[in-house]
Amino acid sequence: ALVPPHGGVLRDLYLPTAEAEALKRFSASLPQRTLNQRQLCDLELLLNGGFSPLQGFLGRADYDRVLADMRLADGTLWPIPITLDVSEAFAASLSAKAQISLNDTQGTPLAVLTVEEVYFPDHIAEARAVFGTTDRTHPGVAELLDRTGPVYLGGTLQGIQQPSHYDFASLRHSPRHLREWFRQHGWHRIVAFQTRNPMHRAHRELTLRAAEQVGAKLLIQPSVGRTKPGDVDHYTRVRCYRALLNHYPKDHAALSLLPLAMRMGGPREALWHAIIRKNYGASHFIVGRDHAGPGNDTNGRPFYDPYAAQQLLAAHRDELGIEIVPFPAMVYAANRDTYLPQNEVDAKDEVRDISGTELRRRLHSGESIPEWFTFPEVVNILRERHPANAREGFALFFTGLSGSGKSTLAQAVLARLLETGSRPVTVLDGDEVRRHLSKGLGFSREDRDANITRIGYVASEVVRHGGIAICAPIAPYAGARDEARQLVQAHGRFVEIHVSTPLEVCEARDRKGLYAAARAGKIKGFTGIDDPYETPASPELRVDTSQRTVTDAADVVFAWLKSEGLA
Ligand code: PPS
Repeated sequence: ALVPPHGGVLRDLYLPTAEAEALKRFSASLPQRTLNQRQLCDLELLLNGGFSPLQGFLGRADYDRVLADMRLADGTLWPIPITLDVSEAFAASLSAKAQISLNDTQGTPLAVLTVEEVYFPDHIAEARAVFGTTDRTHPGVAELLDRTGPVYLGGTLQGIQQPSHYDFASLRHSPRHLREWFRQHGWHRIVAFQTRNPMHRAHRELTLRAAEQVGAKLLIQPSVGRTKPGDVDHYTRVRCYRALLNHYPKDHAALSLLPLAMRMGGPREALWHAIIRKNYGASHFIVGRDHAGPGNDTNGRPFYDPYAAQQLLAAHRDELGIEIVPFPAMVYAANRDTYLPQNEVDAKDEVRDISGTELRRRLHSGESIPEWFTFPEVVNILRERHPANAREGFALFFTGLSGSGKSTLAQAVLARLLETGSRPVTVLDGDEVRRHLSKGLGFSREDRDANITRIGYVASEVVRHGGIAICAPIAPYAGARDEARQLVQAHGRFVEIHVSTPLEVCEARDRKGLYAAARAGKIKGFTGIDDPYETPASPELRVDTSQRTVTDAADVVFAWLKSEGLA
């Protein structure tokens, strides 16, 4: 028999078809909520039982105890808070015991939440408890502190329909499906492997050894919901996993994708991963070095001890209900032409390794990647995704007062870029954008924010496709500039250039006569006069066009781009 699910009951929160249809019709009359990517992933695993025994988003008592003791209020082990965050305005609009329709980004209703509790979490305390730090270099902390709503809604869920996935549909299974598949194939002992990276020979050796060690079949179950920013995209990874699958002994390994939004929470996250795998029917779970680790903190030190996850899981061994298979890193010993666990290496061994950074470097430069490191099919897939010498896109985001010289400087930098290379460039100048992309927007705070978000979005698409985006809006508010930065940095560099020409100079120039009009009260809310310009605290560059000619200023910018390898 397969292992029992966590807490004893495998949840299935989807209603039967007829009831789901009725609820779907009813949901149209409810307050609507579009979920973000993390919330959608969480919802999917709540509804299909991946997060059993949870039946919805945590209420206050569960939340508090998860933070304090890694347990639900009833004592069940549960290390990561699964919460639904919203804005204060949305929470205030809800009546007591409200129901809300939870929708995907296309507006399709997936579930109805019956709100039992509305509460204000302390995000700082949550970051400390869950991640052990408030350092924003940690992606889980940054998300919690900067991109999580201030109010949590606790309550139970009724599922209407599964979130739709058009990619790799045949590799996606619910815990029920996978358990059924295991039964049909007579798999009883199953060791699960979690990953967010492409897999190479070292991973194959590690998983094979782990499976052999405990006499189990292997379930490769990569997280494909949301992983660490900068990771290889899951489309590419899944192609790699499929290729790798042919290199396992026949009928020994299976591949299934997990729509998990990782938090990179190290030890707590490892415990969570194990619980989820148990729900999917795995009897064993591999925990390697630095499981779900987010890398280094601001001071260059690792957030978690590389073996802290293994220790935490060992400490909960008895009540966990899934066996942990701790594994050291596998390394290649060239003299033996074989892989072995790091702790079995002796002084005579010639150990070789290629780090993720080194692999990216070789892909970029087109240098060879040795056969001992990975399989030719995997290299081909990675090379197709990362062609040699392809250059990453970037955005130059000029910000400054009206008349500071942003547009002129942007034009001069554009000319330098086009004189010296033939990379694709898109210019998103302030005035130009307002004639097309942002037509109809005014200069209220909301409208300016919307303008900058639009510019950031278009820039991020340009950068995603390897192009250069040159933006030159006033962008007076730090929050909006930061949002544009986040959008772009998902795909490449964001270079903020503060054109710091002082107000007096801009006003004296008064190229368009707008300052005079603003002083005369004919234009209201003019930046620098009666609307604030929040000076960028740490832009990549700061240039003042009252101190040098535009040509000189463009030279400064261009020299900097060269020194950063961008031009
Ligand atoms: S923002 O704040 O970033 O959305 O502004 P932006 O899109 O760059 O548009 C700025 C240009 O609009 C003209 N203009 C004003 N600027 C500031 N405040 C007010 N109230 C305003 N009303 C009109 C002005 O010409 C700006 O152009 P530049 O080239 O910067 O002088």
